[in-house]
Amino acid sequence: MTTRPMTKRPMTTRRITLKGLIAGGTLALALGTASAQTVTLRSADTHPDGYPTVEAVKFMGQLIEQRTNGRFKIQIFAASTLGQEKDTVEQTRFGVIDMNRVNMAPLNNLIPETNVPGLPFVFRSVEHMRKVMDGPIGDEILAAFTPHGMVGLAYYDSGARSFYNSKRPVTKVEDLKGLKIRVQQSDMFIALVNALGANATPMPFGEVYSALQTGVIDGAENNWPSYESTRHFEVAKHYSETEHSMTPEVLVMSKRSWDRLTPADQAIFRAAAKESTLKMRELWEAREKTAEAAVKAKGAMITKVDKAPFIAAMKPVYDRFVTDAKLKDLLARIQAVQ
Ligand code: GTR
Repeated sequence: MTTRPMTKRPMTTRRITLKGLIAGGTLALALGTASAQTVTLRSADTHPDGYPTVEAVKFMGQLIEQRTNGRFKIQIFAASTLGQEKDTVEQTRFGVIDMNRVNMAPLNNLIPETNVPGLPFVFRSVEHMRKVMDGPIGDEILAAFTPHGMVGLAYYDSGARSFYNSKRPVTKVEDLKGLKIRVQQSDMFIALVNALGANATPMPFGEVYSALQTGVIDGAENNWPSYESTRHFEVAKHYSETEHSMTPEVLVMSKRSWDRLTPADQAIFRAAAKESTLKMRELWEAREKTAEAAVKAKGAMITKVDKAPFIAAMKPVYDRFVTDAKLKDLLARIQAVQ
C-alpha cells in the first residue's frame, strides 16, 4: 500500500490510505464527520476495466462516497495490476490491499467452506445458486473468512464454467482424457479435472493465453465472459458446455482495514456491497449473452454435452473435499434449498 506522507496541503484535497492514516496518527480525524479528508481504499481485480466485476465494485464505491460525504473512495486496480489472484489474496490478508474481488477458487485451500459452492454440479441452476448465496448459508460462508484476515462483503455471479481446448471437440468424458487443462490454484479444481481423466495444471489466470498458444497446456475452463475477454477463444476454439462449476466471485475486505472503520461506516460498506451484487447481476446477464455471441461470431466451436456421465465422475471430488461433519451439513443444506 502506498502511504502518502502527511503534507501541509489543504485537507480537502488530500487523498490518503487507511494505513497511511494510522501511520500519521490521524485516523480519528479522517473518520470524524467534521473532517473533509478522503480515505482511498485500494481494491484489486484480475479483470480489465469494463468487466462486470470491476463495474460492480465501482458502483459500490460511488454509493460509499455519496453515503459518507466523500470520506471514503475506492480506487480499483483492474487487470491484475496488483498481481495475480492468489498473491493479491495474501496481500489482502496482511492489509497491503484493502479490498479484493476474486473468485472463490483461490480461497479454497485456505478456507474449506469455500470449496462447497464450487463443487461440481452442486447447484441445479443459477436461481438455486443465487438463493443459497443470498441467504443465511451464503452469510455463513462469508463469516468463515474472518479468521483468515478477510471480511467477506458480497458475492457476484460467475455463470457456469465449461471446458475449452485447442485439440478437439469434447462431447463425452473420454474426450478429455490426457488433455492438459489449466485450473485455478485450488486443490479442489485439480481433483475435479483429474477425476475426468485430464491432467490438471494449476496456473495464474494471466498466464493462460500464452500457455495455450505455445502448447504448454491444451485447454482451460471458464465462463463465457472470461473466455471472451481473455481472447482464449483465439487459441482454444473448442468450447464444450459442461457447466461443471458455478463457483461464485466474492468481494472481500482486509480485516485490518475493516477494523479501522467505525461500526456506522462498516454498515454503510456492507449495505453498498449487497447493492452492488444486484447491479452486477444486471451487467452479468447482458455480458454473458454478448460474450457468447462474440466468441461464436469469431469462430469458437461450441458443443453440447450429456452432463450425466460428468456428474457421475465427480464422486471422488465430493468424497475428498466434503470430509468433516460441518462440511457435510453445509452441503446437505445447500442441496436442500429449493
Ligand atoms: C474468472 C474469474 C476470475 C478468475 C478466473 C480464473 O471467471 O472471474 O476471478 O478466477 O476466472 O480462471 O482464474
